[in-house]
Amino acid sequence: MVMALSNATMNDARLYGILDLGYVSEENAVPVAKSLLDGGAGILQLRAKGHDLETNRRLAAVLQPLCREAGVPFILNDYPELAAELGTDGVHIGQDDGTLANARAIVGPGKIIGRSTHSLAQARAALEEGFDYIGFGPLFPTPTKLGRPGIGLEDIAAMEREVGSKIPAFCIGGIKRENLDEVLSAGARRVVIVSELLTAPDVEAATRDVVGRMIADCGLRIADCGLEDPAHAIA
Ligand code: TZP
Ligand code: MG
Repeated sequence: MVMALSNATMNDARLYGILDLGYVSEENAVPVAKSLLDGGAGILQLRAKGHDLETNRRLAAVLQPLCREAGVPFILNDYPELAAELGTDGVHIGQDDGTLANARAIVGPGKIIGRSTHSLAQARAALEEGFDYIGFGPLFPTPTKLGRPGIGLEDIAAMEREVGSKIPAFCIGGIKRENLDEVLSAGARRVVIVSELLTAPDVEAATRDVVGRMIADCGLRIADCGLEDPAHAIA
């Protein structure tokens, strides 16, 4: 039996990559996923909104071993039952996708379960409930998640202090290389970047560039970059 990658592996991740079928065709999914992994994405999620279960199953079944080979956790967006069936490293659920306990009962112990949060209050609640990580945003309005207002940068510092110091917290939504410095200056330590990377002419180079900048930023304030719990410390 192949063991799931642990939370400790996830704790090293500065950039969370999402293979979003809104931007990548199914035919290109594997090469683009490889580019994200080769560029240094520390977690990879399959997000196939509006695609059927079969498509999710087919793609997840090829992405999971790719990620395993790269030593990177593979997370399925939605579909906890499918995540359990395929033995993915984890699942990501939104605010309307039920409780952690419900998802945990389906995927089992030891799997990574993440929650989308759209406010400081929701971030606190996700920590309290026991999620393994959160997404926090969208910081800026984004075509990848239409209809959601941007929450801005004001609460990032408090969120990092209260939540990001305990579990990995990934700022998300409208983040691009051109505004990354602004997001990092606001206190973000981990990010998810979707469209900017998936539409880049060279996905691997763009990913590498972001990861390099994330690590450099972390190096500048090293004492500030780990998690409070020594069991989660980042090397
Ligand atoms: N959740 C909040 S914003 C978002 C998700 C899935 C989309 C982020 O995509 P992009 O293209 O990086 O703005
Ligand atoms: Mg969902």
